[in-house]
Amino acid sequence: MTEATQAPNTHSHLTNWVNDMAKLCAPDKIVWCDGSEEEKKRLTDQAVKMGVLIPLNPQKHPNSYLHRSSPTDVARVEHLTFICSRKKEDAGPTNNWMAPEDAYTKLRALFEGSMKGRTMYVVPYVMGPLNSPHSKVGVELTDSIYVALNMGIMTRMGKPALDMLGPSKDFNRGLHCTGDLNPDRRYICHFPEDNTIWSFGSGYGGNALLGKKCLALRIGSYLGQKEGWLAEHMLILGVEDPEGKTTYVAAAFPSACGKTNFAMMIPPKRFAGWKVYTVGDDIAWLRVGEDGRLWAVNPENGYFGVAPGTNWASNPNAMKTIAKDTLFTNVALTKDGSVWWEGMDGEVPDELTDWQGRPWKKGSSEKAAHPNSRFTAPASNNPILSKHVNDPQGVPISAIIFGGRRSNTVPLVMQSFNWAHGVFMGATLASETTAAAVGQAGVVRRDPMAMLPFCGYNMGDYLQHWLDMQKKLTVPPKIFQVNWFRKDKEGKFLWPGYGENMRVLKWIVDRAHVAVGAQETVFGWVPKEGHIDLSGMDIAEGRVDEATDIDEAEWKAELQSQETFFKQFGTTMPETLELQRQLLLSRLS
Ligand code: SAT
Ligand code: MN
Repeated sequence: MTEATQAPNTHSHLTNWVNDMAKLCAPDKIVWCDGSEEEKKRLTDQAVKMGVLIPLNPQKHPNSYLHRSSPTDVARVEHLTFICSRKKEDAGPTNNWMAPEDAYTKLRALFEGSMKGRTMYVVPYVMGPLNSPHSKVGVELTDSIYVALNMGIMTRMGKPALDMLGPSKDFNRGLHCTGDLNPDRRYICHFPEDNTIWSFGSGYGGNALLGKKCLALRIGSYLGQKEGWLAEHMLILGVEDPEGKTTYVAAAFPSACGKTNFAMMIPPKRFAGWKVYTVGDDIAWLRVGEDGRLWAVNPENGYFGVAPGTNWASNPNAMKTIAKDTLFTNVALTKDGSVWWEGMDGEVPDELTDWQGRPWKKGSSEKAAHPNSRFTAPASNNPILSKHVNDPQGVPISAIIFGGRRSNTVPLVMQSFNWAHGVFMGATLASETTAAAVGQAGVVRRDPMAMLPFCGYNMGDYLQHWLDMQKKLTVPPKIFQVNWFRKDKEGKFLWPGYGENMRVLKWIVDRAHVAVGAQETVFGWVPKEGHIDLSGMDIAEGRVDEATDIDEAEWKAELQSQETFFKQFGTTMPETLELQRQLLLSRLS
């Protein structure tokens, strides 16, 4: 017999669906989440009792907890992620596809009775500012108290979502069950035409927090194409100059390539009077405003950031953000109830408890924290949070940046000649893989707009949609490509990155306002000698030259690999982009 709490009676579409799913999953209890502080405390206490959360030292980490996931469930699983569109070609060659009826049948068998003895949490949430026409309502049904608590941080969760939904049937239907965490019974299925997500067998990050990659990107990108907007894997930041003028920039980088660091950047001393404000660190929803400019909202309300490498030098604002009210996943634990990860400030502790709960000694060949260990922290903790994050219309974007992790070939910064050339730069983005997804790290793969794992429809059509956006944009943002990750022959990074990226960002902002000249090359516009301000920077002469160098032989190989990538899209590949590739090739020869 199912026991339910607080089922609201004004949302019949929602309650009918919840009842249907409850019948399928057979939970012992249904809890409707209202998003209140009282509820958060109650669920947290319960999670501690269940051993799902470990309280941290309350003096050092007020209101913060550690969660250890199953060692076989530590990252997104791209090979188990499916786009279940009615037609296979609508998923495109870069997505796994399953016919919707096959997927429903297969997963229904897994969901059947899967919540026996467990509680089903009904988690209503809004992606985007409350009462914004850009925002979307979703409801996630989950048997994971950890997921419910994370969703409470990452989204506008509970009563505000039900208020926004009203009697409407227009909401994303997300069903999530932890199952037995056996990777052989793990499926993350998206049904774009039904605005539905079914996720089984993982409790981790992008597999389980359905508002994030599943709704805000995969379903979001599909809706964006239908409704004429873009859902992108982009941070959003505002740069204020000493005169007080703020310029907004959106930047796409693959997972675990420093989006959170870039979005929370502190400009170096040389840039006294300059300030950076965070609007978002992972996802942007972009629409053309009535003024013909591109406007961006961050659909999220918190950060699910990579812990390793985060420290007081690389990202002081993140350290302040995670100082309280934070859930840590798969980091190491110190003797005094504090957290630790590789790349933390100070001495490496002699002894730790590692991410799997095992004793760990300094000098061990194994990592104490998992490379994809994470923090979940509320945006409101961020000391440089933009005061415009909750603006229903968002912020106007003047520049778009595409960046990948490339040890060679791609120079520090280039500006595209025009929109189509900029879309080409995004379409040919490639990056070395990271620990954010299961699989080998460090392999270069094409990742258009950093959306390869997140595009909810045929990527050829997606690229055409990007090209089509130009028609409505009377004031298009300028488009740039960057690479912070170029290495020298010894394998050392040529560019220091982090706060020093402000020097490149300043050039980008100046170019967006046509306030500085540039040097034309066959690849795009690059900074003229001296236009990237290097004053007060500790970098050996020649390193910057090496980081900005363009090698023609490397580029010929690059263009060939682009051709192979483009070909897989067949007739859905926009001709304009293949033409851009051939133009570049002919300029090169
Ligand atoms: O696990 S998540 O998908 O939420 C993080 C990421 O890969 O960007
Ligand atoms: Mn991401």
